[in-house]
Amino acid sequence: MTTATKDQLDVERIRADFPILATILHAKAGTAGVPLAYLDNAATTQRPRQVVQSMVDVYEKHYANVHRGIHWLSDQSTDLFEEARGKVAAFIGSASTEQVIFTHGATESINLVARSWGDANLKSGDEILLTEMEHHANIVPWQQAAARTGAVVRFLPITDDGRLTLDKFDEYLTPRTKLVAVAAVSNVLGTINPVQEIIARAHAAGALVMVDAAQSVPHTKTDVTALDADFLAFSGHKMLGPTGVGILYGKRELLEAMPPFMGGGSMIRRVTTSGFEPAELPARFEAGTPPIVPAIGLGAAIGYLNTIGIDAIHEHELRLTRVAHEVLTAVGGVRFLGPDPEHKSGIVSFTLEKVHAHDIAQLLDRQGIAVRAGHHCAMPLHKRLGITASSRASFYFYNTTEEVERLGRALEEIKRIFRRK
Ligand code: 7TS
Repeated sequence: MTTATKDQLDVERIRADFPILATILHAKAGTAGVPLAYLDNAATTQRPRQVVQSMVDVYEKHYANVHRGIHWLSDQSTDLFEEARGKVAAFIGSASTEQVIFTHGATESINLVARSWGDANLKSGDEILLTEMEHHANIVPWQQAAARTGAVVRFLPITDDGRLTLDKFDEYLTPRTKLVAVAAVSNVLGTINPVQEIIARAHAAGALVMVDAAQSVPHTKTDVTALDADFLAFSGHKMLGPTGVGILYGKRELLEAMPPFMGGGSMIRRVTTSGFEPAELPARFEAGTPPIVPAIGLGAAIGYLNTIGIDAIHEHELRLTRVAHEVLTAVGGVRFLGPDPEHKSGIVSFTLEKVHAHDIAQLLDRQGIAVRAGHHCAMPLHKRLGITASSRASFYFYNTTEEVERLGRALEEIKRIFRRK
């Protein structure tokens, strides 16, 4: 092995924790089948035994509703649930646990801000500044908020190679801009955006910043305090956790001034027939029974990520991205969406001359390689790039250079098949 392709992480040992990664697909009578190469991690990641076991343990030994019963089991599940909140707070550098709100996913977290903060603070003529590379989850809630309040949604353009045009940022940042909502990492381009600079410049112009960190928190070190982020959202299932749990981080003074998003149990201090008084943070934004077991599973996922080390994870993924660019370039006829590897995370989207993205995904699947094809919930971005669909390989720390090389060989084969047609 050359040093350029050598995996620093002990990926083989790591993979032993993920039984699903040993799957053999398409085995029929007389054929051995093909091993799974799971390269769809931007959609959702797999989870190790430790995370699954943590949730089984809760259901078998500690499960009850939280904050409700004054009984032994309820105390146990409440402790585990709050311990998970503490792990999340530490993982993202939150100054307190009360600023970490459990939601059901990044989508809900962004909707919470758009509804609660948006409806209370936006008025006709105000501007919400997004970018051309946002996921629909960070576009539609703002379009809905704009429709309710009369605010206007604007889009900071990107360059042809998929980076933000920060030289135009000040032009787009006007005295009417109330909020900038930006992905820390694009789910299609893989571009790592300069969030720290965006926040500093937005603040200087009097605007708040909502960071869509769905594709960054699982892969790179995040420190909300150092970033000075106003709001930050992400999902558990993209970082080894289960589906059904996500996080909204917010600055204390902003969250405390916001009206509750949903009404129900837990989010109140007092209810009378004439009204209610909302609870303190974080309960204020956690109406109803929260995702108790998924939240504890997310805590276990963070524990697992910490044993590997987020910096080692990031480095490994950057290496895979470099290898992917090399092998895909060698195929010929591949157009990469997004910038060169040095500006991006472990996401490589591309088109292949004369072959539709869906055909690519289907033919790759026959070889056991799982990628996503389509618009990846980023239709405005695809329109900006002049295409309707792309194929996307996205990596996590359990992927190997061998899997990426298999992707290259499989694409060469697909190219040959289509040349014959
Ligand atoms: N923001 C970004 C940048 C995302 O990539 C996604 C999901 C979301 C928000 C929404 O997260 P959810 O957990 O609430 O659905 N992205 C993708 C994807 O790229 N392929 O499938 C889901």
